[in-house]
Amino acid sequence: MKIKLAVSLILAAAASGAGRPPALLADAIASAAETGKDAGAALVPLRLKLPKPVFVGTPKNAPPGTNMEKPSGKKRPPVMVPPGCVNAAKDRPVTSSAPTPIIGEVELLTDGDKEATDGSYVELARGRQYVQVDLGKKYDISAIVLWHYHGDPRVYHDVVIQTALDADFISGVKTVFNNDHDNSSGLGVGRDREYFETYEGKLVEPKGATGRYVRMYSRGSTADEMNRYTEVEVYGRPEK
Ligand SMILES: [Ca+2]
Ligand SMILES: [Ca+2]
Repeated sequence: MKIKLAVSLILAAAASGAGRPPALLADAIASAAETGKDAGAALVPLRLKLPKPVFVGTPKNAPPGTNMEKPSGKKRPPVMVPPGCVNAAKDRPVTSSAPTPIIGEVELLTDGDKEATDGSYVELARGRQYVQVDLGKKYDISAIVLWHYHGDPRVYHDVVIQTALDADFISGVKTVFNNDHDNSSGLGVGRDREYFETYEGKLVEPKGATGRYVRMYSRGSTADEMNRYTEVEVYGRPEK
């Protein structure tokens, strides 16, 4: 009923024509969005705070041996999520497959700093590695945004993102992204595409994923064999 009322408000505001100040229409739309929130129905745009870009554009040609998606050349359109999503990863504990990082600490992954500067990334050794965040409780996850080191347009290999209910990834494991098209990391053949790392990070929408732990694999990049991670954000709502 509330939604109906808000919609008729919008229609009324629009129909009353040029005489109306545009602010009134905006108010009606905002009110509709608020009403939708109450109803748990309307999705809202996910607002991300992006780091500074350090290069403009991406190379036209895909690096050899990659399975690239074509860069759009445009900013990423806003992603719509249910109202009430929070970044459940912020300041949460991080573990990794490498006992000791080569540079930095794994905690850098959830400290809120996404810049492409020295001191903002953790570097793990060559080969298949992962970092893993404990969200502290179960979330319905709507979006995951992952930044590797993005100081140049490199392509990270075998990017696989999984969610699970337990820290050992035995229970309720769901692979929500996998671009390892030749299964060189042995986690299964991925259907997702490789991509140039940029300041926007990689946004994944894990439809229907529920979990407490998020694990992110990689296996070096086109720049070198090392694995560099800068930040991850996991947007979701605590499961009731
Ligand atoms: Ca960080
Ligand atoms: Ca591969």
